[in-house]
Amino acid sequence: TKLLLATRNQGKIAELRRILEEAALPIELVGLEAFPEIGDVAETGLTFAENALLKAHTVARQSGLPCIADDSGLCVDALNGMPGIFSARWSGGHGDDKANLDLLLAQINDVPDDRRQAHFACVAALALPSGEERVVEGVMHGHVIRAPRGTMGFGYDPIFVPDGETRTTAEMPPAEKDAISHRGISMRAMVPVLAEVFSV
Ligand code: ITT
Repeated sequence: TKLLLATRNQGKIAELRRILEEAALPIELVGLEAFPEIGDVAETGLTFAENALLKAHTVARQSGLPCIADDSGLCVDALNGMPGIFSARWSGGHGDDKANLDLLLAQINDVPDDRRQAHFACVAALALPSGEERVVEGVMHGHVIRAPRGTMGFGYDPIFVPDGETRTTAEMPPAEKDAISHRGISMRAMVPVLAEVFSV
């Protein structure tokens, strides 16, 4: 059985693969690089779930394969939950991690240390070419620091410290981030769903 990971974000692909491979399901994971004809899906939804389902269904229809899509982002309390679904394009262009992170830091520059709470959210949607769908979710709470630290991970990892930690998620070895991350939680919730849907 083949399962397509419907994302162009290399950081996400690495995490999705690692977490699903750890579950050792008899499913072959393929990436979007095998389908150069499939273009970007416009993320027109108003929630993580709407966007994850939109991406998963569109790519499942175009590829003829079961697809998992992830819509995720960082929700900052002091910004009323922003950047949220706009995390990948917060500074304008899509996927400029450094510019997005710098803009966010500038926007909360005046927010004191005890009011910098935030959480990462990840909604993962599974869509089958038949139209069948499943949705799972994961959240990781923490706070945003004042200057980036660490080189692992991607996106906003260098400025996010999870609750109970002193390191940013960019300073944590991948397996340690997976154990507590929004994506780790949602993907581990997806494992029994996949086992059921694929009868494996
Ligand atoms: P696809 O739509 O192709 O999957 P994308 O990067 O556009 O890729 P999203 O719209 O879901 O995906 O945006 C997710 C953004 O949220 C991502 O670009 C990061 O800026 C941020 N983000 C999500 N998970 C993160 C994580 O684990 N660590 C750091 N930043 C993360």
